[in-house]
Amino acid sequence: MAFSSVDTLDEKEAGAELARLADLLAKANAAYHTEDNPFISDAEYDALKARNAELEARFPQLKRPDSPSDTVGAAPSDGFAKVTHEIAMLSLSNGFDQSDIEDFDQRIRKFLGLGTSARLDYTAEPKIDGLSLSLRYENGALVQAATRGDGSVGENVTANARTISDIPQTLTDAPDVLEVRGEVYMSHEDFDALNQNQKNRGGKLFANPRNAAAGSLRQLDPEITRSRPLKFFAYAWGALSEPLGETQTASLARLNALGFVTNPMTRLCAGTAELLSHYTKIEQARATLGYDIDGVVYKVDDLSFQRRLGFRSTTPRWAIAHKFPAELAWTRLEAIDIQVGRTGAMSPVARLHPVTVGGVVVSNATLHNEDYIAGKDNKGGTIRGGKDIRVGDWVQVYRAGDVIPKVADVDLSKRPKDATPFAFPETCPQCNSAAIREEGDAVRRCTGGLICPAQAVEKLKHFVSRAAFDIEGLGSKQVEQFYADGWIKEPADIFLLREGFGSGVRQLKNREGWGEKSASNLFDAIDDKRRISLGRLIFALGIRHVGEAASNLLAQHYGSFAAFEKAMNDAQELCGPAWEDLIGIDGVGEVMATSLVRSMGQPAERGSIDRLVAQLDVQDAARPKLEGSPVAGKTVVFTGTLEKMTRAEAKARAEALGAKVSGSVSAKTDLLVAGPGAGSKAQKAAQLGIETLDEDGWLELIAGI
Ligand code: I6G
Repeated sequence: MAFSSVDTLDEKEAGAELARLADLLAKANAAYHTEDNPFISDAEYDALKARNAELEARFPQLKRPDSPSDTVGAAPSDGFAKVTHEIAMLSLSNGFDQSDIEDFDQRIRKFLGLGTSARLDYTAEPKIDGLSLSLRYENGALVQAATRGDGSVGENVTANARTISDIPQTLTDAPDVLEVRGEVYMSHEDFDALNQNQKNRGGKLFANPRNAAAGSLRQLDPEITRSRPLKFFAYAWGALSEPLGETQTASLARLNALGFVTNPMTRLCAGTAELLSHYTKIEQARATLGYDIDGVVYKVDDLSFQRRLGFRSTTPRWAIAHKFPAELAWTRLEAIDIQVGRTGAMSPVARLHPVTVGGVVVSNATLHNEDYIAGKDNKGGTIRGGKDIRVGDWVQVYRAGDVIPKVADVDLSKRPKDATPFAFPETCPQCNSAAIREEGDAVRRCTGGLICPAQAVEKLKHFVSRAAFDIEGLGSKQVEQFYADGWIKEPADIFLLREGFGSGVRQLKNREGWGEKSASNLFDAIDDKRRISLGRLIFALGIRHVGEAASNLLAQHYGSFAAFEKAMNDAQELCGPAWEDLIGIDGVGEVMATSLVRSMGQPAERGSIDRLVAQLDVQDAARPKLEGSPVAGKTVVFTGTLEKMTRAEAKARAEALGAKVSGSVSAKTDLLVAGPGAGSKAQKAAQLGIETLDEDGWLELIAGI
């Protein structure tokens, strides 16, 4: 693309060129984002945008109301309405080898109180590598199709789903309300044909069938989806007005009878040996199935067992995905860089000569920590037969699922003569602070805290990440830029951006890549997130050891930010009732509790949190649906032997009814459930005058809820 120098243009010529550019760039945007059929390359697009910016800088008075500078290419998802799933679309926990599957079976037996020899049936079916979709039928008519999204809120893709021939538009003899869940995918044959067609038209090629299926389903124009040959396997259900069956097998058969395609390789298996043998069969058939699968899903067949087993925070206890082994490739290790994370953890990253692993080009892999590089595990034993990893080595790289690639092995026969052992830095490469390794910690950490730019920026990136504040238009790239410019140093500054840079001399809209509309959209998106749930806020703080599930537990336990904050203040000495209460939360251990209390008590960190909270409207934690629950909001302690259910089951049930389950009796305990053999806890409860029930009394109390 050749352009004449802007200095040679007069106003009339510049105006005409700006009009042409606005028209061309709008068409290019539509072709790329909504038609999935770009007609110019990315480089050409960038050159046109740069030319437009150059003209606008030279002739600011000619900037058009529809200026391409103010348009950020909209992702297709912007065009879809959001759908809140009536029943969350969860994910599955993963297992990788036989022992993971045997542990899964043992956990279930233990939870249900079944002996090791009792018969326990499971279904086993291929795990399709596509994207999950939930289809809602009311009175037999398809009324809504929604993607999984973040599990709670997905995108409404109904018009597109209607174009998929495996998805029935109407059902006969179906429950009044029926949500069918399954996987949209593209066969290998259709994928190859689509990419050939894209190539012929000079369009964008898809990296793999999964991306092609996702890109095709999330099209603003349903006619484009129609032209893409998508398929659908049903494997589960969400909301139902009546049960589909009493077992997983019967329910799948019912879905099949209603007109859904279910996977023909689904089998009923009695116990783990049969599961593993069916896994091998599916693995052997993998290459000839004609579509991508990445493992086998096992589910407890009996739905009454599934109900009793219930859910952990994001996964059902009654199902697991047994993943296929990762794909492997050899390549040269070109360098080892150290990345500093939000908690100061110094993570070595392998920079690799690019290599294709399982259809994806890999040029970076994690090296975990200094012991891993040295060929040692975290207990002082050896890994890779004690072989260390050096720059210049040939290393074997693997990818398992969507996880970061890893280095599995090193080929010593190809090691360059001058390769030297890697010296792990003892100071932070970003801020030069000492980097220390505490006893028992596999990781060396920068001690710079918030003075370390890497820690500060990583904390900010975590803060805006999807499971945290998830601010549209404010991703890692923008955070890095704003941090580098000193616009945001801590999370509270994000909420002061409009005030600081919405008007005046240094305005966001005047920055490269931004315009009036995109800047105002960002400020609005930030304002939208001032109202935030307590669980998300706690997670967003990025406190070491406090993950998403724990943040939600803490939110449920304390209910409000004020109560959480007070409890953390009261627990500062790591002893006393507030501390006991904190470590009594199931899922909160001493390590996490110490980290929480220390962070909340550290003046600089606490100052930053308080400044942030002053900008927010923190929503109290939503309690589970508790109409009629006699234990909602109460603190319950189980002690002694339970005979009709396991302790884990009792606890899960109590929590589902809105109770807090604690491990110790205190003045805050409302109810003690004591089985035979209850000792000091029962005595303490009696001294404190706490209501005490036996197991039958407990079951009677919660019966029918
Ligand atoms: O992500 C999934 C893939 C396959 C699933 C699933 C499945 O069954 C064959 N089943 C459930 C219940 C969930 N995710 C949550």
